[in-house]
Order: sequence, then C-alpha cells, then structure tokens
Amino acid sequence: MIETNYDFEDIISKFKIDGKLVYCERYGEGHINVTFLAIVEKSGVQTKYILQKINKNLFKNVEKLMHNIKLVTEFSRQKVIARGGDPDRESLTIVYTKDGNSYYYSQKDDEYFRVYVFITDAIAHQREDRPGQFYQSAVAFGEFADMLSDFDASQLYEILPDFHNTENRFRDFKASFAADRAGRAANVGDEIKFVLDREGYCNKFTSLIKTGEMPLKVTHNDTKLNNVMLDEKTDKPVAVIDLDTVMPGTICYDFGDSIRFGCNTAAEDEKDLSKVKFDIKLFEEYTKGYLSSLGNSITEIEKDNLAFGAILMTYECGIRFLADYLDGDLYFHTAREEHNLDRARTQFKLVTEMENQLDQMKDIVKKIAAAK
Ligand code: ADP
Ligand code: GN1
Ligand code: MG
Repeated sequence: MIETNYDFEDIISKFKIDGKLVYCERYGEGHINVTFLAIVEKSGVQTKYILQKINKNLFKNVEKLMHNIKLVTEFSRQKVIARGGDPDRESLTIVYTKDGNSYYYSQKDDEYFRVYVFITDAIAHQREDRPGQFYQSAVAFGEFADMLSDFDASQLYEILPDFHNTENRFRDFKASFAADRAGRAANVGDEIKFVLDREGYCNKFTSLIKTGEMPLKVTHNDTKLNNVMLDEKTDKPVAVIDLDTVMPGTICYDFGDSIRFGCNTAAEDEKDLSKVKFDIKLFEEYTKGYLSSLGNSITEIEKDNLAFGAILMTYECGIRFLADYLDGDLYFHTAREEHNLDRARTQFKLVTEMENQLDQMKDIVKKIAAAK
C-alpha cells in the first residue's frame, strides 16, 4: 500500500507557488517515487504542477539527489534557451521552496517532497499508440545524451552506485534467493533457473568498462518510454524527465533499457505471456532515431554492443523484479500479490525472444550505423 494521505495544502504552501490548491491526486505510472498532479488556482486561472514524494528508502541522501537534478536541469535549460526553445517545457524545471531549497522535508511525515513545473500539451506514453512515437523517443534520448556530452561528470554524485552493474545485481539476486524472506522461492524454480543459467552475461559490460574499452559517459540510466514527454499533437520530443538516475554509465545501458520497455508488444506486467513478443521492427525504428540524434561520438565498441545491451538490460531488470518478489516487494511499487513475478516473467520471455534474434538485431545496428 502506498501512503497518499498528506496535508497537500500545507506542503504546496512551502513552495514558490501562488494560489489555492484545488486538486491533488496520484498521477502517472512510475515505480519509484509517489507522483501527484497538483492544480493551483489564482484569479480563475489554473496551473498544474507535478508534486513528488521522493522515495527515501532508495535515495538515502536527498540533498545529493537534488544537487544532481539541479545541475542537470540548469545545464539543459541553458541549452534550450540557446537554441531558442521554451525552457519550462523542453527541460524539467524545479520549483523551489520559499526558502530557496529544491525540496521540502516534512518533519510531521518524515518525508521529502519536490515540485516540478508540469510539462504541458505533452504525454509520457506507456506504449506506442501511434506509429513513429517510439522513433521520436529515441530521438529524445539520443539528443539528451548528445546534450550532456559536454557536461562535467565530476560534478555529479553517483547517487545509486553500481546501478547497472549486472554482476552486483546477480549477487544481490542470489542473496535474495538464499534468504527467501517472503517464502516464495519454492514457487519460482523455473524463473530462478533462468537467471542462474545466464550468469555468463553479467560481466560482459562490467569487464569492458574496467579495461576502459567501453567509455563511461553521462547517461540517463532509466530510459523507459514513459520517461520522455512527446508533444500530444505532433509526437515530437518535448523533454526527457525522471532524472534521478543521471550518472556515469554507457550508452548501451540507455539504448538497451529503451528497447526492453518499448519493443515489448505487451505491457511490462502482462500476465498472458503469449502476448509478450519482441518487436524487431520497433527495434529498427529506435536504432534509427537513436543513432541519428546521438552525434558522432559513438565508438566502435559501443556500436558492437548496442544489440546485446538490450538483452542485458532486460535480463537485469528481470533479475531485479524477481529479487524484489523474493524479498516481499520492498523496492518497486506493486498493485497485486504477484506483480513483480509477472514483470519478471515478461522480461525473461523477451530475453528469450531477443536471444533468438540477436544476429538480426546486430545486422540492423550495423546497417544503420554504416548509413549514417
Ligand atoms: P518515477 O521515478 O516514479 O518513475 P517519474 O519522475 O518518472 O517518477 O514521474 C512519473 C510520471 O509522472 C511520468 O511517467 C509522467 O507521466 C509524469 N510526470 C513526471 N514529471 C512530469 C512533468 N514535469 N510534467 C508532466 N508530467 C510529468
Ligand atoms: C523504475 O522510476 P521508473 O518507474 O521510471 C526503475 C528502473 C526500472 C524500471 C522498470 C530508480 O523506473 O530502473 O528499469 O522501474 N528505476 C529505479 O520499469 O530503480
Ligand atoms: Mg519514471
């Protein structure tokens, strides 16, 4: 159960927001923070805001988290202004508290809240519902990576260390399996075997990063389709959102995580696995959009590993869902008993489908990269 019973009027009053709160309800489908749409009215004019209760179990140091987001949003804001765009729409914008902080700590609730300007006339899609949207999300994430290519990474805290270190994720998974805190391991023998059989995947990127062959860049690290806003009329990219995980990483993580979510013909939590297929046409679309907007900084080793990145990110996410199921649903928001298990199963089905099509996926990347 997610606690949503707060004194929203009081919370909103702490921020530089002028007017009366007339609406505040849960919003969006993020798995980590608790997001609300807040509507404030002044002189008959209503303004929307995004209010978020920050996940304090995950983000142990909110000051450092918001330091990162402040730097990245200010940087992207300047870039948007320089290109003549609208910074309040084309960049995530923090609304500060009346005493100038990027978040508000409510002592009464022992919770941290932040407010963003609501990005208007745009949609964060759960799936492509009009052809071309997934392509546009690729353009958005490619441009985002390109924009951050001259951002000084040393200014950022590594807020969730080893976020995409699959070796660590595998080790944590084994610990969850051994502890079996929720007494669920006996029900999921096939899924556990699926993970253990693929241990060989886990060090593929970590070892390339260690030797320096795979470059670390400032990446988003959570490139789901619903973390990008597309214009509601034109479907053109408006802004990349959910900047909690902007940290050094490889573009193969970002590419792979988008494919994991967006090339699934069904929802991430679909129960009927016969609906879950890997859509290679969408893979091709995304690759075109990403490579076209990424700039020229992509290296050979990155190109060679984009396709496998999709398998690795899907496998890793499946491991995380299954580990959370074994732990008793402590990390991801869940709405039903087997939610995390259903999610893990869709990921493993996609991994199998991608394993069978890896050669075609690699050919697609090669063909598109060569045509650039
Ligand atoms: P989480 O970390 O839980 O995934 P997000 O920051 O991704 O939270 O926000 C959840 C959802 O809220 C997004 O998918 C999107 O629908 C909506 N959202 C977040 N920020 C904004 C914004 N600034 N403007 C409009 N919608 C937003
Ligand atoms: C979480 O925050 P959200 O819902 O955009 C998670 C991602 C997972 C994703 C799976 C900080 O993303 O890593 O891939 O769920 N974010 C964090 O849907 O753990
Ligand atoms: Mg999100």
